[in-house]
Amino acid sequence: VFLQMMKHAWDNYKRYAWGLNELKPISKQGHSSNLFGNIQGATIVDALDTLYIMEMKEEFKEAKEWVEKNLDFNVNAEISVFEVNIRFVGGLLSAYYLSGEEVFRKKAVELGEKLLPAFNTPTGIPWALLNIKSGIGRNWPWASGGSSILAEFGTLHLEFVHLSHLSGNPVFAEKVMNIRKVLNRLDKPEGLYPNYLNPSSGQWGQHHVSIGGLGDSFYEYLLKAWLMSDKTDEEGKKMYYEAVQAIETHLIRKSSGGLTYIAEWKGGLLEHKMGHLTCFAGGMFGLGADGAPNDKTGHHIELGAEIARTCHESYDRTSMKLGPEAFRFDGGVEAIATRQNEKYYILRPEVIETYMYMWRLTHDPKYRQWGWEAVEALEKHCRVDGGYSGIRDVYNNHESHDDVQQSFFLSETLKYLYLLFSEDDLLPFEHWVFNTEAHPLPVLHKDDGNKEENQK
Ligand code: DMJ
Repeated sequence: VFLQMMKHAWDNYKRYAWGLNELKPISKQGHSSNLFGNIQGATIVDALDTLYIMEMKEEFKEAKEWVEKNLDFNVNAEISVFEVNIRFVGGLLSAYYLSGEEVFRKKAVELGEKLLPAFNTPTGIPWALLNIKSGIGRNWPWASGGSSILAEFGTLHLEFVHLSHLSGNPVFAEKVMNIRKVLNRLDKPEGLYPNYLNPSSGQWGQHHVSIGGLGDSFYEYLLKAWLMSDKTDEEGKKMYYEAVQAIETHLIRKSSGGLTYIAEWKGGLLEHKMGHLTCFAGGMFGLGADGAPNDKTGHHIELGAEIARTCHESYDRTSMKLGPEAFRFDGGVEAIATRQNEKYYILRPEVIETYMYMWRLTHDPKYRQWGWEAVEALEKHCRVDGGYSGIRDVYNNHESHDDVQQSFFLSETLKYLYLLFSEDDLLPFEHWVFNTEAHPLPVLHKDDGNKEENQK
């Protein structure tokens, strides 16, 4: 069924939007997001490794040919450094490591070089936006006092370490190690990392803390940097477990109905709201359980399981059995969206991602059951003639489609579903870490000079 879902998403993208960034499955035409400027082909690059893993050989071949002939970074484009890194650099790196095809390595390094001018700031904390032709960067106009965003500059580490590894050029790794240095010099309120940091002054912006949007994958990359280094990156490890400690103390709460959730922190006050994005944290806590200090392995697994349960409830309490963008634990509700503009579902992967990690770590069959419920809901409500679409209100009985097939549906949602129902030896966690767009990157084994061996 997953192959057939992937084929439906891919074939329609190919038919109606080939070479463009994303597909509009209702109007059956291309969709361009300004996140990628006029770099093209986001869906192709994001889908490469999923096609490879699902052994869709023909499709992988046509995707590779498109990359060879058409993927072009010599364009006048202002792009999101974070989005281009996780989807394009990450997608190309995984395609290279899985297939061994040189074109993917070459393109990844070429794109990495284009991103380097983003780091030309007084502190070396990169800009959010970069014109890849002129090399001029800036930040999102809405971000607190000209700040860069934690989840953006904190989600370059894995890809940049691999770029140095594959190019022999240390500059990429140096840039991301410097980000850590800046962070470690700063005082952290209650041990927490605010979402905003000014790249010129090196000071925090607003003291907002989130494990969802604006913060999320920064924490994920601390843990995965340590795992990807074959557990030699002690600094990443320390930063991760200390951050989790502060998160537990200040952000994690239990509702009166017994659901564990992760709130948002605004200058010391809690907002009792959890985003769909925050649901990835269940899988992260599970993945990090093994290395947890002070005999806390069982506790971290338990935390992962509780977050998975809460996020499943957020799905189960809707009419479509798909989760809202954000849900609240206040005003008499639990795990339910209360504001109209938080009721949408845009094919996001985080809840299924957590099911996949918790399944591999515990083999509790409920995770496969919950994953299957999501498959049924996707097929019933999101599948349309022209592909898969997001939904505007998951509490409604009638679908109002948003007409976008996000590229992460192919790279993440379908891949995590496939892995949830595969054997554990497909991309085993001892040898692979997934970037935040679900692109697998090999662990760089310390005792292993032989690159080929890393990939097994
Ligand atoms: C993806 O691009 C990545 O998973 C990112 O970390 C968060 N947002 C989307 C999916 O929801």
